[in-house]
This record gives sequence, C-alpha cells and structure tokens, in this order.
Amino acid sequence: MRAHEAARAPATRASGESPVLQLRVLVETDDYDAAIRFYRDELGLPEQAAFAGAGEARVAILDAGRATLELANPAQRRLIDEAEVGHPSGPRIRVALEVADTIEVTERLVAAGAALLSSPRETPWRSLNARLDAPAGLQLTLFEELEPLAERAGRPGFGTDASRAGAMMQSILTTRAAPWGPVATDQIDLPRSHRFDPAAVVVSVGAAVRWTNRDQFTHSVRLPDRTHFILRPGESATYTFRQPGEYPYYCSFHAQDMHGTVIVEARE
Ligand SMILES: [Cu+2]
Repeated sequence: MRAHEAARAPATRASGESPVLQLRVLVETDDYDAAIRFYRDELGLPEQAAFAGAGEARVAILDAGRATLELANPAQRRLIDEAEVGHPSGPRIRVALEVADTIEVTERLVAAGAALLSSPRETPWRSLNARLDAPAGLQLTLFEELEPLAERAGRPGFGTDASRAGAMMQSILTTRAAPWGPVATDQIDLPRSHRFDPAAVVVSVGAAVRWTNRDQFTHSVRLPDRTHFILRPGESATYTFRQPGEYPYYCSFHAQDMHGTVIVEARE
C-alpha cells in the first residue's frame, strides 16, 4: 500500500473498536423537576453528574446503559410503528430503552405519570415492546429481548447487510427454481415458517382469497393496491379480487423471503 493510501484509512478499524466513546442524548424539558423524578427516581437511571449554573440553569446526566444508534429508513420506521402501536405514530427521533421486564417497567412508569400509547406486545422480531408518552416530551419505547441477538441473526431478514444480500440472492434463486405452477385455490396458508403456501394461486374474478397465519410469528399480506393485512398467529384475512390480472404480494415483515402471487382469471 502506498503512503497516501494508508493516510486516508479510517483511524480505528481494529476489530470492534469505535472512535466514539459515548452516545449522549440531550433533551430540553420545561418541567425539569418532573423529568428528574420520572427518569432518575421512578425509572431508576443512576445520576452520573448534575450541574447548576447561572440563571437557574440545571442539567443532570443520567446513566442510561449501553448506547446504540439505530438508523432506519421510512419503510422500516413504519414497520416498527405498526408492530408496536398498530399505526404510524413515532416522531423521527425516539428513545428506546432495553429493560429486563417490559411489563413490570411499563406498569411502574404508567403509575409514575407516563401515558401508555401501546401496551407490551411481542414484535415479529421477538422482542416485547411497549410505547409511552413520557416527561420531557419523549416518546419512549421499552423493549425486552426475548431471544439472544445471535439467534435472531439467523432469522430471515436479519443479519448484517452483507449476509442479508447473500440470503436474498439465495431466496431469489430458490423462488425462480420452483418447478410447480400456480394452484387453483382461494385458501392460502402461512405455515411454519415464513412462507405462503401455495405461493402462487389462480382464482376466478370475484373470488375471495383467504390468508390464514398458522405460523407462530406475526406476518402480513401487502397487496399492490397497498392493502395491508397484519396477521398475528391464528388470524386470517380475506380479500376479494374484482379485476383479472396478476397480483404479486409480500409480507412486509419478511419482504426478502415471503412473496406470493394471486393470478385472477376472467370468467369464461
Ligand atoms: Cu412474514
């Protein structure tokens, strides 16, 4: 490597080393005392430092555990909102706190004055999430991991960007290689695990196609007209196709793996 190339290399690329030592989120609040009571005394974040300055300026730094920065595109943000709250709801910046027991902490914080936006529910990515409107104008997500990250990385759609690209290619190849054609039925199952069965069906105009989720995870059916059914385990949804054509659809939670097609034929 030539000298000028070496100089351009990022300063710290050594294994797992980050140039950033801490992520600190600064939040301005009109009711400082209420916020301190809530976050330090009720939630229980240890006070790392507190300062009082001129003109009643006050600030407290609370240890909030390990910090991570989660970047999501708008589509992912909508998925998270749908899974946690059931509708779009979050501001662009939201604070998510990992806790050991989502139900217990949610109950405690609601008793301490937070407004419950959505009670604890299991997300498709196996965490137990609750959403609260909390002091200092923060929308808080509380989450409890229900499985280790390593296990989750093995699930469809997870893993690093690099490993996902490989998985997506594999899934495209598998789909293309499927030797069977569309099946004449209006009943589509979502069996274990993460697929539509049959993946391609053919029906006549006016048919009501029914999807039934028999998997233990939440899935969805997203149709070309943006109709979107979210199916928790055991739930089903029906859609009536009134125009002939080919309707590709997918599960928005597992868009890389779960695709299907409904072919609607004109009546003879
Ligand atoms: Cu799915």
